[in-house]
Amino acid sequence: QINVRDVNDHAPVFTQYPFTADVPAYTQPGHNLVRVEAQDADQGTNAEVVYSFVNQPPGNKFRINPNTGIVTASASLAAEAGKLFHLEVLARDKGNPPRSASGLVEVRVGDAAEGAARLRFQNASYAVSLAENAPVGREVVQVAAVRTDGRRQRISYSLGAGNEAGTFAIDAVTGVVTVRKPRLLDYERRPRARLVVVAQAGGPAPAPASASAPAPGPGPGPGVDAAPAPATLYGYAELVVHLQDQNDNAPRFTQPQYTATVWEGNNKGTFVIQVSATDADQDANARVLYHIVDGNHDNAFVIEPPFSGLVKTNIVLNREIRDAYRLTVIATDEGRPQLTGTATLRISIVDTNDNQPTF
Ligand SMILES: [Ca+2]
Ligand SMILES: [Ca+2]
Ligand SMILES: [Ca+2]
Ligand SMILES: [Ca+2]
Repeated sequence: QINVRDVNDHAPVFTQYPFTADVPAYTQPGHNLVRVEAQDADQGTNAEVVYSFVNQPPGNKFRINPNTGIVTASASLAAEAGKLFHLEVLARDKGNPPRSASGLVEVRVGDAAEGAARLRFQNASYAVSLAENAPVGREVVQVAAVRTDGRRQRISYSLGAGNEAGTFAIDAVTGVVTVRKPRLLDYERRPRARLVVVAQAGGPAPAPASASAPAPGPGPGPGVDAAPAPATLYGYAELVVHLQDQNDNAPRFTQPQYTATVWEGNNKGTFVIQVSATDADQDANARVLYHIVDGNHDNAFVIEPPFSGLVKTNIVLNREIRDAYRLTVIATDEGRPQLTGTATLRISIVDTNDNQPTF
């Protein structure tokens, strides 16, 4: 018999985005440039991560060790001085089915030209709030980046990392981030999403993450070797989406049916049983009150105080009048709209032998 101890419910997460390496042009083949790392919150093989490049690096100049994540030069970089390499990496765990994440390595070879332009987002970090029930297409935020040298250039935007299963989309031209898969927005499962937004100017358009065909390389075509291609510029910013709790979980009783016994003849206010419900939401959306809504003949029982779930007698019970009760109890939260859970409570009244049996 197979005993499943761990489910592969976490994808690996890169510890940085992007990883960067500034390496001299005289770097020898085999030299370590940078080590990428992705962490996985599962256990055993579900947490073992294998690294690879998404596309073969230009000219096969780089190699990644699948086990260690160490990126090395596999050929001389002497001819690459001044270039910026953008290497997409994949971290895949050994779960069944496997989960993966894509990351990025930027390798800058040689000295960057003094004062070289970069792209800079208006905010290094964007923080926004979003209701967990936001519909598809709802605008989350608009991001914008500019060249640091003030030159105007068309900039295209993409989402770099942390966009779990395509929850969000970004308009490449306007930088507007929208909700793409609303069902993945769940405050209870993930109250906060952290994404990287990427700005790119020049070079090939960024390929969608799902595209399998490699984008054409930026290398010069035949006959234009003397004219260096304009450098591709990149910029990065963090986008943190804080989800706001909505009342989308009803209270749930710890069991659908409760049973209890109570002696007849006891004082009013005698403890019978405590019922309990949990609610996965937050604050008022999870604050639960209990009520008896059916079966309470003669108003025989009461839940007092209403938040406690403590069921008590409300009269002096007499088994000769009624020997059992079948109560319907509900738990309501204080959200808007209010949600309700239901359970039944069977109470048997126990004879204290105050009447002699008759034959
Ligand atoms: Ca995993
Ligand atoms: Ca939810
Ligand atoms: Ca909720
Ligand atoms: Ca609730």
